[in-house]
Amino acid sequence: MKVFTSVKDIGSLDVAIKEALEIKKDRFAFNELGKNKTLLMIFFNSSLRTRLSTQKAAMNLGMNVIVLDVNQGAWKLETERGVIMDGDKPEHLLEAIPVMGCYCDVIGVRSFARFENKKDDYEEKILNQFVKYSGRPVFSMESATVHPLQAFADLITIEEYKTKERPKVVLTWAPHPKSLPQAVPNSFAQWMLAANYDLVITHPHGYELDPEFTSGAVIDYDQNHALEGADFVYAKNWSAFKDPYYGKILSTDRSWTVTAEKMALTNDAYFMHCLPVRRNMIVSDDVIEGPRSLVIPEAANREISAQVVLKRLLEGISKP
Ligand code: AN0
Ligand code: CP
Repeated sequence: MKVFTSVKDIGSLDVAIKEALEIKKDRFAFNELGKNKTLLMIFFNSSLRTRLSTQKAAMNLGMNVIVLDVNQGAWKLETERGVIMDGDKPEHLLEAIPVMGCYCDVIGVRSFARFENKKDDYEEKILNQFVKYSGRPVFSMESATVHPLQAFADLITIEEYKTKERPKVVLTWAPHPKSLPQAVPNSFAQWMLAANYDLVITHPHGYELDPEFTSGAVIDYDQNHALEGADFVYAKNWSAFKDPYYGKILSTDRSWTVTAEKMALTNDAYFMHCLPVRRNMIVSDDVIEGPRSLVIPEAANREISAQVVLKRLLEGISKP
């Protein structure tokens, strides 16, 4: 594997899940694979889980790790070509990327949607410049439109907890005070559909996601109806995708918050969220603290999904 941004990059999901569960049994089985190899993690945005779990996964494989928070200590980077650089940004991404590539063997990039230009976001302009100019294998640690390490960890978690072959999985929008990207729901939908789960997506009108990620899922504007019979409830806020409201908040309706009453409509579903989560906006205290909450096992599986991906990228370096 040379790049990891999509479910398509990982090949057979059955094989990937099997590999993940084997790694989980013995995390240090491949600790020679990353010897003398360096992972560079570049953060344009904040992170707790991605940063820690990916570093831990790399260490399990014997890698060295460098973490760069672009906003803390590095030069401010210009990202547009053709700009006369007389402002506050002393360095251009087009030099910074190949320079970063000199010091490492694999690069992870966190770079959220900027909501300035939908086309730039959905073309993954920043991530793709790393792919093109770094000369290294690159993986998304949540980029403008996808968060595949999260979706892979969520898939592993559902495989561990499901009691039927094809569970009903409900992705529900929930309110949030800030504009959030569509990356998590895009990847979650893409991976759940690839796994052939029964996926229902519920959200208020106007929050339709890019069909490139969701086609094949049932869209239900009635949250209570969607929740009926659910085996897994995955809550997430996202901002509008559709024009002319791209990146905007269209609703803060707290009747969409996942509460015990909402969970009572389900088939005793497990509750999931990628974290960080705003309590009593997205989910009530009792649900997230309750016995059916999987938020911590999901976060724990981030180490495993990252390790499968890093292992595949390292194996790809040794092959021409
Ligand atoms: C980010 C998002 O919604 O994409 C990161 C989630 C993993 N969340 C926030 O910025 C709160
Ligand atoms: N779920 C997730 O990616 O969390 P962080 O933003 O803390 O990395």
